[in-house]
Formats: sequence, C-alpha cells, structure tokens
Amino acid sequence: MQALSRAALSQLPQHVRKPAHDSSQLETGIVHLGVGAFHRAHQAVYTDDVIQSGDLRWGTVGASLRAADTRDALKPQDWLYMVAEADQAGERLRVIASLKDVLVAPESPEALIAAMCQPSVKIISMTVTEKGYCHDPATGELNEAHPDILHDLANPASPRSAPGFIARAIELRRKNNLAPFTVLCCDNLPANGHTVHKVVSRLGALQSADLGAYIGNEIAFPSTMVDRIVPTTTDQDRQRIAATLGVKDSWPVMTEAFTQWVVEDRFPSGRPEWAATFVSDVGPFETMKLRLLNGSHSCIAYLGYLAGHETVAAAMQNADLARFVRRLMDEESTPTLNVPSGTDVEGYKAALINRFQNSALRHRTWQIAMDGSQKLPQRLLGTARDRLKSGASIDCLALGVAAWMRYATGVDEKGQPIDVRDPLRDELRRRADAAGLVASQLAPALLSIEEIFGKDLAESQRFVSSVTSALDNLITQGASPTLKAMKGQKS
Ligand code: CS2
Repeated sequence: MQALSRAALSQLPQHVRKPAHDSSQLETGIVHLGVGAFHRAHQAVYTDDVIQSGDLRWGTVGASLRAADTRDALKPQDWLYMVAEADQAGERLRVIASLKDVLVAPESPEALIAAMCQPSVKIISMTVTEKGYCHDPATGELNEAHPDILHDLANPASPRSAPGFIARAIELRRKNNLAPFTVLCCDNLPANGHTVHKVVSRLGALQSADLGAYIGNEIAFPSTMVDRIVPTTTDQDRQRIAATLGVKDSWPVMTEAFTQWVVEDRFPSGRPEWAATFVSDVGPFETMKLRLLNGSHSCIAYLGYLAGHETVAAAMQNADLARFVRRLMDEESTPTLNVPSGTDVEGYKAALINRFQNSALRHRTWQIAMDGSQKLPQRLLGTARDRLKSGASIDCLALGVAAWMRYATGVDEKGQPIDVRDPLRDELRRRADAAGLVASQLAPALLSIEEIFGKDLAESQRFVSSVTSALDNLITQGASPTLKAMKGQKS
C-alpha cells in the first residue's frame, strides 16, 4: 500500500480533509517541544487551520526530547499525518500539514537550539508532560537536584531538559540581538505559564544572575488551558485508517470531536490567529478543567484499573464508578471552583460524562494512571486542601488518593504485577514494600513524600484518617465493593 505523502494526497478519498497550501512557502514560526500525540491532535490542528486560511508564517518544527519514533514515522510522509475524530457517529479524517520538520534532541541538541534561534521563530510551545519541567510538583519550584538539571547546568550548550533548551535559546537570541520568543506551555500544570516561567528563570539564574533577571523580566510565558482527549494510537487504529484511506499512515492520531484551548493573550512577538479563546486570566478555566476533567480522569484510572476495567469508557459502564465520578464533581470539586463567567458548569460536567463514555476511543486506564506523583497535586490535592480549609467532606477525594496508593504498590487485586510508570516509581515501591498491604502503615509511608503532599496534608488529621480508611476498604474489600458501598452515603 502506498504511504501517506504529498504525492499521495490526490489518492485520498473525497471525504478526507486535505491541506491546500503551497508547502514550499511555509515559514517556521513555532518550535514545539514534545511532538507527541497530544500536540498533533490539538495545537497542530489549530495551527493547520491558520495555515489553511492562508497565513503561512506559522509552520512548526517539532522536537522530541527523548525518542526518534515520531521523526522516523513522519519523515517518509513529508511530515503529514491523519487526525481521526471518533465517536458514535463514526470516524472523521483529516490530514494535518502544520509540521515542517521533527528534530530529535539527543541526536543533536545544537540543531534544536539553532532551530529555536531562527529569526522567524516567534513562539516556543511545548507538551512535555508534567514531569518534563523538572519541578517539584507540590511547590512548583525547580528541582535543582534533578539529574537533567544538574546535567544542563554542567553543559548549558547541549541541554537535555525542556527548561535547559529554553534558557539556552533565550540567551543566544539575546546575544544575537534577536527579538525574544514567547514561551507557551500546553501541559496540564496549575498556572502553567507562571510555573514554567519560575522554573526557567530559576535555571537561568543558576547559570548567571543576568540571564535569570532577563528571563524573569523580558520573556512572556502566557498560561493556557488545553483540552482534548487523545488516547495512544493502536495498531488496530493504523490498520483501520489505512483500510479507509487506501494509503498507509504510520502514525495517525486518535481523538474526540471536542477540543478547547483557552489562552492568555500575551504574545509580544505576535501569534497566529488560532481559533482559541483568548482571555486575560486563564486561571479559572484551568482550575475547572484540572479539577473536573483531570481529577475525575485520575480517579477513573486508578479505581477503574483496580476494578479490572481496561478503558475509561468501560469503567464508566460500572454504575457505581460513574456515580462516584458525578459525586466527586458535584459535591467535592465544583464547590471549590471560581467558575469562569459565562461558563455553564452543569453543562460542562454533563459533557464530560459523555466524553468519558465515548466508547469509540480506547483510552486505557493504565495510560492515564501514569505519572500519578506528578498529577495528583493539581488534580486532587488542591481541591482537598480547599475542602479541608472549609471543614467540608473529602470522601471521594480521599478514595481517589487511596486508589493511587493501592495502584502504586505495583500489585493488583488478583496479585498480578502492575506496570507502574512514574518518575518516583522506585521510591513508591520501596515505601510500599516496607509498609506492606496494611492501610495504617502504607498511607503514612506515602503521605510523607513531601514533593507530592507537601507538609500540610501529612499533618492534617482529617486527611490522613480519610485516606487511611479509604485505603483500608480498598485493601480489605477491593475497588468494586468499596465503590458500591459508597452509593448511599451523604456528603
Ligand atoms: C489525562 C489527560 O492522561 C491523562 O492524565 O487525564 O491527558 C487528558 O486526557 C487531557 O488532559 C484532556 O484534555
């Protein structure tokens, strides 16, 4: 079967949306760090819309900070790939053509820095996942002992970390009298622009006080809220899409119809006319999304996995789990929100339930369960802190945290190993093994990890006792019976 490429575009079926611009005229306006499925199904689509509308200044050079697989898949395809939107109504396919190149940072950090220093580049955007910022998740400060940060301090001209690349490129542009770029974090971190600004300016300051001050004062890091569910592409997806197209795409991305992007409008060097919502304060949107969508997602992931559900949609078929998610959102998360004006929060939550139930996507609970140590603070713990302050109930939040603990032991309810992926995996495992499957020992052993829970939560009697009793239920009864037993409870 012919591979997807510019030459193959004319072979594609009529119903597939294709690019129509002159690719030889596409300039590089954006360098994107972390060119994984999420970027390709989200920001790249917004940018492709701009390009298709005739503004050719915003071609994107993508970069992978670790593996070569995306570059290897897309290069023979002239950097083209399909986005497949799937739901009950079927699958809609579109070719995305906003990428101009993909660099693999470890092969040549210098080439990536050179790309970031091109005069035409106005924006460095990134999706490097929560752990890619080398920060302490509880405080948001740079983790100065992180191995990649130690490496980048010793080798600033050939960095490894996203903050290291950004700091270096900012410094070189400044030396060469080039206008600075805007740094656009598109990861699910709280106050993401502000957090990344702090991390990068601290790294700069450790290199020289002057660079730290320049980054702190002169570089814009607008915050964003990004939202689109993008499960990992499977081989079945590849085969099905190839069969529909009659052309083979090595790495299509799967997603839902829903997409949302709320962006703080602070781009001193200019920006594309993305069809995003531009606002002056992203905060309320971000907290709403992190607490309602991602908070529920993590609970579905841990409780769903423990209850034996492979996907989010399958977990949502479990009536007790679905009821739990509703209760978490309605009774515990929503009261802590400062809902953005004009947002119908009830409609938002109803839409979330529908999105979670989308069985056309195989969104694995295991995928969302990854990196829990980096995700819990902004998804569940901030909400718990707010609830504790006002003396309100935290039953659902405590069960979510306890489910993460049970999952982090690395052994499931049937005694089978769990492939826990987390930067703190070894530490979690060590503590869990020492504590044993005993809630009164396991809960404090994990709650004392300060970079996740801070000091305050481990010292809150109410938090400790709620998490311990939820964990005891999970250990002695299992996830399904625990969820069932929650049914009639009042908050
Ligand atoms: C998910 C997110 O994997 C996860 O942790 O919760 O990737 C989620 O699908 C996106 O944030 C949706 O916008």
